[in-house]
Amino acid sequence: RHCILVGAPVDSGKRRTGCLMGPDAYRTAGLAGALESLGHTVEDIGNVTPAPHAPDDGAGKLHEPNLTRAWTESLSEAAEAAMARGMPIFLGGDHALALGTVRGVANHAATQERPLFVLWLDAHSDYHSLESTDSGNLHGCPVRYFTKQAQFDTFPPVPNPVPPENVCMIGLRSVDTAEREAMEKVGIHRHDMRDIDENGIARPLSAFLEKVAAQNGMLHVSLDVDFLDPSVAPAVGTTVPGGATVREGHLVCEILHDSGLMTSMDLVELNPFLDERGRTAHLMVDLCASAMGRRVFDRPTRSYNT
Ligand code: DIR
Ligand code: MN
Ligand code: MN
Ligand code: MN
Repeated sequence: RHCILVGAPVDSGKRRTGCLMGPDAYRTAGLAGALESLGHTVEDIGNVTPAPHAPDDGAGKLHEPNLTRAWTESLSEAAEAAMARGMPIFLGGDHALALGTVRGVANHAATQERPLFVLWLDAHSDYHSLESTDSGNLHGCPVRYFTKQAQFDTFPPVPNPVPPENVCMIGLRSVDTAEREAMEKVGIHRHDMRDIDENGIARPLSAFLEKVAAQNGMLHVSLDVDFLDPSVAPAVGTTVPGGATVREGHLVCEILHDSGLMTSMDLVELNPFLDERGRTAHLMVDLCASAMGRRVFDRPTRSYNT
């Protein structure tokens, strides 16, 4: 594959800052080298910048809507362009970046006349509308936006919405009441941690991948650091206990690779400022490598406690 690393230092989707350092943390943790060692070609196009925008004035419920809208515009264009040339891996940045990346990826899929599917690996459902969000944090809104299940005011219109039934969420354990009520009205595949505990993580994932394959779909994977348990991935602003284990994370990524279906990926919510020695960045790089073909027998052992 031709992997295109797209830096997306979005930090406007919530109040705690630090995700702007994510792209360079992934670079420092050796993402490009890991992908090259798997036989892929890698092109790092550097960091995208937000489109021109009016400054945010701090009024109203939403946190930095103008800046987030500007990121949505520029990332959507960058995503659509990268999709035409290879497999983009978006280096976040907080999850508000998915307003732009998924919009752009969906536009590309439409030019191919193929349906787009989205796998959302996250503790949170990120299914708020601009009206339902209590926090005003736009990183809690991307899925509602790219499925076009609410109007998003002055945000760019979504010409190619992802049908809710093409979205699969795995890892859920923090869903706000308004999100749950809205999700129960649509066909989003949703698997909370209890579901994973009882049934394992491979079964729901495989069922979704079969659906993608049956429709010759493209597949965007959005991996939020907080999908993982905070004991192994502490560098994220919104930790929720009871998350996926390291092996559950790798198993998802290994199955994704075996499926051959993934066409783009977000790595989001890494806040390197909250970490020691790049531990979480390294784990995210290792998961991405598993998704791109690394196998147990060629995985380097890495000790995190030295
Ligand atoms: C919460 C937290 N549902 C909110 N969301 C996210 O602010 O809307 N945290 N995505 O990571
Ligand atoms: Mn901010
Ligand atoms: Mn998220
Ligand atoms: Mn999350």
